[in-house]
Amino acid sequence: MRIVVLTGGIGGARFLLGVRAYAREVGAEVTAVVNVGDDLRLHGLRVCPDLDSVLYTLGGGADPQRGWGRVDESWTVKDELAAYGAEPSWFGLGDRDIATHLVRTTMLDAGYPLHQVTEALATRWQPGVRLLPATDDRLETHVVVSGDGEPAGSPVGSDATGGPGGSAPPDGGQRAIHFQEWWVRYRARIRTHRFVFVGAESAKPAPGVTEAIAGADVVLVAPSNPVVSIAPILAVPGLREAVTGGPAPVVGVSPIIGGAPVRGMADSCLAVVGVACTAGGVGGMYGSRATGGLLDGWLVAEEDAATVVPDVTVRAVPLLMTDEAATAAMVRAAVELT
Ligand code: GDP
Ligand code: FO1
Ligand code: CA
Repeated sequence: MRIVVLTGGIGGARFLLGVRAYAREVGAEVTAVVNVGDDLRLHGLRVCPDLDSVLYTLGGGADPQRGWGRVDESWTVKDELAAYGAEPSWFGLGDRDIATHLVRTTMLDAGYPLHQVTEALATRWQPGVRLLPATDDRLETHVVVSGDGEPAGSPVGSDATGGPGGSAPPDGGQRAIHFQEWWVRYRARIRTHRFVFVGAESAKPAPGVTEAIAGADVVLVAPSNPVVSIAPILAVPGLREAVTGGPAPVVGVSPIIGGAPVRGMADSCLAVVGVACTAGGVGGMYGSRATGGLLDGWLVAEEDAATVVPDVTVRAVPLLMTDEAATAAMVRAAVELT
């Protein structure tokens, strides 16, 4: 059996631990198609947060609490950069993590495409699944905002688009900032208008991506952030079509349980795009493959068992990835749904 997984970073990586465990049980091969929209260049280095979260988590080097960056990390270089006043200071690169970015940036500058760089990094980490970036081309998630972000630590704004209730400056002065600045610097506490996937229109699926999808027995949509992890993957021309036009059933896993994300800022993202922060809202956003959307099946948590997504088979199962076995059970339920 061949399984393809569309995935972001932290949540997707935890999901992949379960996919890998399930695949070992049944003797399946796994290919993960990973979001690159978070990628950014800073201090001269190319950083690929979602690819690194997946690589480190599956390779056993991730910090389990943060979900990103390395365990047993030190921050000497970060502190030295701050001493120089080198910006951006709001994005912290750990010393061990910097080695990954140095190797990747050196290879990219030598002309290696991102999928080959990822393969080289995976030689060290042995993730146990094949990792492919959604595209080798530039595709960056930018966020159109206006006004000034709330100072860190102030009460959360009235909503993702409203910022501080009513006192936000007039709509003029919209500007685009990188997703990482929107999330890491502002924690989404800034008037937000829309997400833009810069470069999407000319990006191509990385070599191997459409082939893996065409040869899959099942395509799983990880319980990743639908707006800034899954959507940028599907924005690569030809990728969505490969999935919806492919032979494999497509089953998604809801990242929303009981009307809230299990962690992170998916609620803020869904508010920006006008989708209800519910299992049904996200299922409806992905849509049914029978009517031009993505899904054949949709796994929701037991408290969301009443969820209905037209023309999609909905199944309620325990949906908290508390450990690999729990996640592997979710994966089994997803595969058996088809
Ligand atoms: P990111 O790229 O680092 O933001 O990570 P992802 O986009 O891959 O995953 C983030 C999403 O994972 C969030 O929207 C969470 O709600 C979801 N998530 C995290 N843990 C769990 C879990 O245990 N169960 C489910 N169903 N979703 C989860
Ligand atoms: N997230 C933060 O909240 N603060 C950081 O300083 C930070 C640094 C960082 C460095 C490398 C990396 O791969 C990821 C990093 N992240 C950081 C997480 C990153 O913002 C993730 O992309 C998001 O959590 C969503 O995927
Ligand atoms: Ca991400």
